[in-house]
Amino acid sequence: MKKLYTLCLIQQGDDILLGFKKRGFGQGRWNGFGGKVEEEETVDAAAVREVNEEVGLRVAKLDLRGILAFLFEGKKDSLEVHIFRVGNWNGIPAETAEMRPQWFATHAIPYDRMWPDDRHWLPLFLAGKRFRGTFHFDADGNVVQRMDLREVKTLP
Ligand code: 6OG
Repeated sequence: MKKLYTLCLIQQGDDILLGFKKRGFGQGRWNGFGGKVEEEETVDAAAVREVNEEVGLRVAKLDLRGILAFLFEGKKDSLEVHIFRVGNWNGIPAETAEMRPQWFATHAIPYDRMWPDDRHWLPLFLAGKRFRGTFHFDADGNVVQRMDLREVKTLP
């Protein structure tokens, strides 16, 4: 079964806001903000809700920049993650039970402490591109075994 997720990257000038995941899936890694799309919720509404829950910001505008599928060796469930750029928001980033936020300069993104797919697609994101792709991980999600990533002009 395919589960829908959101992932928002908050960008201000040359800086990007990441959160250190303190618990749950992806614990111990830096990532954008997001989570599972609930039943009868739109993807956009889920993206806005998750940013508010995880870092206390109110998103003013979403720009869909990528759709990625993640598969794990030996697991039936896959994730489809919709990746958004957030350039307009209100509030001040706040630490929550789930995330410790920190601004990173584009040249100092901590790829070694992020999901291993990020080093492939985040440069496209930072270059203003849109993309689609599929990543096949080992069972633990530590190694990308196969991937297919391509730039696209439009996303649904
Ligand atoms: P919660 O557990 O917080 O949702 N996510 C991934 N992000 C990256 N960069 N790579 C992956 O490779 C990911 N798998 C999941 C989607 C989990 C959050 O983590 C993202 C959600 O934003 C496997 O509800």
